Amino acid sequence: MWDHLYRDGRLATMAGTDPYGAIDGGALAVEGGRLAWVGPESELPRPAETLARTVSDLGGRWVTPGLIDCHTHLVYGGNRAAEFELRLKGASYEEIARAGGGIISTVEATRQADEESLFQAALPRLAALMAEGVTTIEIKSGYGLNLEHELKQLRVARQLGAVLPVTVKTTFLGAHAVPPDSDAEAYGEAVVAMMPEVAASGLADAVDAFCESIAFSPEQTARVFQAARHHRLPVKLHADQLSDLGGAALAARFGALSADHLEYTSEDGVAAMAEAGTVAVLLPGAFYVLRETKLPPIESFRSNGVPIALATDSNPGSAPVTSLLLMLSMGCTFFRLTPEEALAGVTRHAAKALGLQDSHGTLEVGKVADLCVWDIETPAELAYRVGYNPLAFALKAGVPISEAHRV
Ligand code: DI6
Ligand code: FE
Repeated sequence: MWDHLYRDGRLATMAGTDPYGAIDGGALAVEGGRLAWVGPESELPRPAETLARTVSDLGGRWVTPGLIDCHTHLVYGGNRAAEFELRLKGASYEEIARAGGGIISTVEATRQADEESLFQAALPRLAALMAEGVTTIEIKSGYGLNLEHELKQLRVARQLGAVLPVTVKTTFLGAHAVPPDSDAEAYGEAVVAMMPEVAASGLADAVDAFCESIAFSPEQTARVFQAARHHRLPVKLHADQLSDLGGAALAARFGALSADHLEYTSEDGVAAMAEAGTVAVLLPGAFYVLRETKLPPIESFRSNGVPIALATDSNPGSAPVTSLLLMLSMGCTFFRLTPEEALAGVTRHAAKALGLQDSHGTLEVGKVADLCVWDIETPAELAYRVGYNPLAFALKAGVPISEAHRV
């Protein structure tokens, strides 16, 4: 007997070759938190009631894999609304920095905050994402910029995953910005020196860096990646966001899980990513907030078979975003993704960007039973509507999220 059987659903499995991997009149069974059966209800071996301890009727509603936000900076102190106002009044970057804004202001606020207040500040942001069906999230450090405060951010990220019914993958982004009392070369080496303790802490699932003229050079990034490789930590990269420094190709050279942003990525970079199996993570929220106009090389990703993911980049500066559904809309409108590509970008391909492709991201037997049930007529609606949340309910490892909350 299965624990639970859901019948009369329309399943967007996101697996196989049919559009959305759709199964009409579908059923799925949950056993021990995993999917034990997925297919057309007509192919169930016996009447539903004899197969599972409990049976629910989905009333023809659409089911997708649980959504995955594969690039966020969710844990930080303070916010930058004042900087937003100043920028709209025409203030320059230097003026904003003098007025206490910019990324370094977030570093200061994050260093001053204790773990409990960072946790409390991140909670409503995470709750907003989860209310739209996010069941897995990646959270980066990068606002501590020294060992003590980077590890503090990573601990808070892990704590969020321990308390809430959401899978949290953590990423050490020590090489996010240069602290005010240092320079890129010296601080890049300091990040390399942090790596043994970061690895030993067990708090990081991956290592990321910001390769950009205003942050770390390709050479400095490569040294951080070598240190990560030495400790068997997979890498990902903020690459080619503001200029083409060959970040995508550098990430691919290190077998990166993903290269992210990619507005300025060249054809060579795309080809290297295809060869390495590196996922392209596009961040339309940052594109929007920064009023970027240069589009990532979408058609080239497509024709080279590079998997495309979408994420919020949730951060206090370039993407104060807590809606992954809005990223589906923006991915389609700004980047001309199809609604199906956009949905694959927050399920199947987002799982791959986190190295979770064997356990998450599609509705297939054996995978973790993370799924969303939606009040929609067609899955394209998830990307089509703006500012509307049609989630009926979500399951985390087979447990309805409201119930999981109560435990
Ligand atoms: N790229 C970005 O857009 C953010 N970080 C990064 O590496 C900006 C983060 C911030 O402004 O706080
Ligand atoms: Fe980012």
